[in-house]
Amino acid sequence: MKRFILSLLMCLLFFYGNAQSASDKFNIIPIPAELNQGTGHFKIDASSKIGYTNQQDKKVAELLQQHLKNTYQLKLALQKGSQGKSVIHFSSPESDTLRLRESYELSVSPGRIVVKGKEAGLYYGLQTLLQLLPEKNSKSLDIPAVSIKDQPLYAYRGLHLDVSRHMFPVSFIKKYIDYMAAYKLNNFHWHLTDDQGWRIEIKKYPRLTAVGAYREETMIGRHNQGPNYNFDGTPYGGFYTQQEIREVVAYAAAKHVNVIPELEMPGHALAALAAYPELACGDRPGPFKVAAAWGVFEDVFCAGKEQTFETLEGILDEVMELFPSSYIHIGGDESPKVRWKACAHCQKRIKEQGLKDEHELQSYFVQRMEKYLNSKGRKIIGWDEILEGGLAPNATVMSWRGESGGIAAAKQGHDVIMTAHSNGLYFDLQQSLRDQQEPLNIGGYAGLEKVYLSEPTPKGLTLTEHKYILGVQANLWTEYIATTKKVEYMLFPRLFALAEIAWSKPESKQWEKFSGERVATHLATLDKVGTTYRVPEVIGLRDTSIHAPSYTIERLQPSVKGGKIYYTIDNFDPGDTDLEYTGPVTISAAAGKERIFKAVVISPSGRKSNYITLKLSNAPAK
Ligand code: TNX
Repeated sequence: MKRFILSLLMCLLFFYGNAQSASDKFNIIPIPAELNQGTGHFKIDASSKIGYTNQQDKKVAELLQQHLKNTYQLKLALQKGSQGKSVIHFSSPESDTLRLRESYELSVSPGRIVVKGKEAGLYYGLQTLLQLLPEKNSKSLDIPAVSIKDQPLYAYRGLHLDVSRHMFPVSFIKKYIDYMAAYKLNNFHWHLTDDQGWRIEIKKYPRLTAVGAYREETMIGRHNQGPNYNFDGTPYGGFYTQQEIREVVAYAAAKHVNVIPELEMPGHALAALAAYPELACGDRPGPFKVAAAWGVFEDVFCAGKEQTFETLEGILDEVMELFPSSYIHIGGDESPKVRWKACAHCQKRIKEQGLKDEHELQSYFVQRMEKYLNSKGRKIIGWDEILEGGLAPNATVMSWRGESGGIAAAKQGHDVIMTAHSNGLYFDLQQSLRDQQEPLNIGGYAGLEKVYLSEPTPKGLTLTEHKYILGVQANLWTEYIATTKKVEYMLFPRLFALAEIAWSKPESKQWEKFSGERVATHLATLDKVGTTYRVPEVIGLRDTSIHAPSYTIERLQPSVKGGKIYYTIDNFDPGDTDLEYTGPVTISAAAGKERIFKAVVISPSGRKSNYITLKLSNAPAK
């Protein structure tokens, strides 16, 4: 019996070990639900053909054709059907295993690749296949045999971008959507209005952009520096025309990305109030200026005046024309109540409606907007502040101030999207604990590991309540992000972790494999195509102090495939003119002295990581 158990264990170990190494080899992000390695490989060459079954599949087939042409200068023929000796076939069958809209199957064997899925599923099958292709300019295009069955963990996998604080050209917004689609994210939350700029053209209210899209200047440095506030003295602004918005929405739809517009109300509204001051509290409000500083402002939309609601409805009418999304995000966060307390219109509304206080007035505001949008067949999303004073009946809650808002909403039977600050899903926070080595950011730590190890669904929910957690999102607020390169820097590699917690089974989490193999491989790809990203610190060492006369530093690994590690022992910041780490290095310190070892990673294109420090102290003999 003992022997039997022992051999069973050995078997299990063998299979487990094999399954692990199979997925390592493939380095897919997000890691698929099921992956089995086959034998042999499929070779793509000029004689290979791309097959499809119907017009829908043909679109995906064409995407592969385009990719092979652009990346490898290989032009393959398209055909209807799967006949032939070397065929990559896309099909959307009515099979039971592919009931889900986003699930797919991919099988690679010598002579045949088959991708099966419906709509988004087939598209995701293609994304996985693209990740299996060898590097750009490779001589032969071999894909190892494998069979994959995959489906997402969460239906909602979101990424947000704030274009109010800083804005980015349409061409970059499209790139952002490309990044999302390649990693199977499916909801782009476009934060279009805030205190510092109104960025969407509204024909009925032209001053929103004519006035509200421009600020006199912009704050520089961190905003919590108190009296040391500083401004750049340079006007800033711009907006997206309705034509451009349509273009973005259509572009995203073709990549199975839904675009959710956010229009902030009742707070974060200074840009709108600068354009139409009559929408603020009191009888002769304003004038207001589009904000040049970051923060939360006391002037908000008046909840007493009918004109406020009429205007916002007029705005939302045009928004609904532009965005087919069933969800419209109406903000609801950080709306101070000071002005409402002193406003006769708001107080009258409170009385008439029998409301308890200004929190219930905020709830009245949100519920009224919800009713309007529901009447047009749309649903609202709001930040978790919309819980205060009573939740609107059909609202979906975006839980950002930790997990408690999400838990409360799910317990009330409301849908929830988790985007907890405390889980590192604020990509405006810094990626390292070393402040001085990072570019200016809002502060606080949200490193890759923190994002990867977080669990989107909060603990303590019943199984029924679990169902209300639609999914997870990361937010990219841009107070401190003025360039597209910095957007990319803040995004990568954390986007990989987001994709994985949103799509993959939590059981498949393995931090070492994820960071050391898969992230390192995907960063090497970004490195090649010139996308900006943050180079993670050297793998195998953390900032440490060791008390000993000598120490050997072993098994360091570059965080980008193909990258190199350089080090110093003289406390200077290492670079590519220093010693290269190629194997174990022993350092020593004389009695009573210290030795400081610092190591960096430099990527193939020359991007450099922060350094990691190991401090060796040899105490004097007692
Ligand atoms: C909070 S998250 C905000 C934003 C800021 C962000 C900075 C949320 C609903 N409101 O206005 O940009 O923090 O991290």
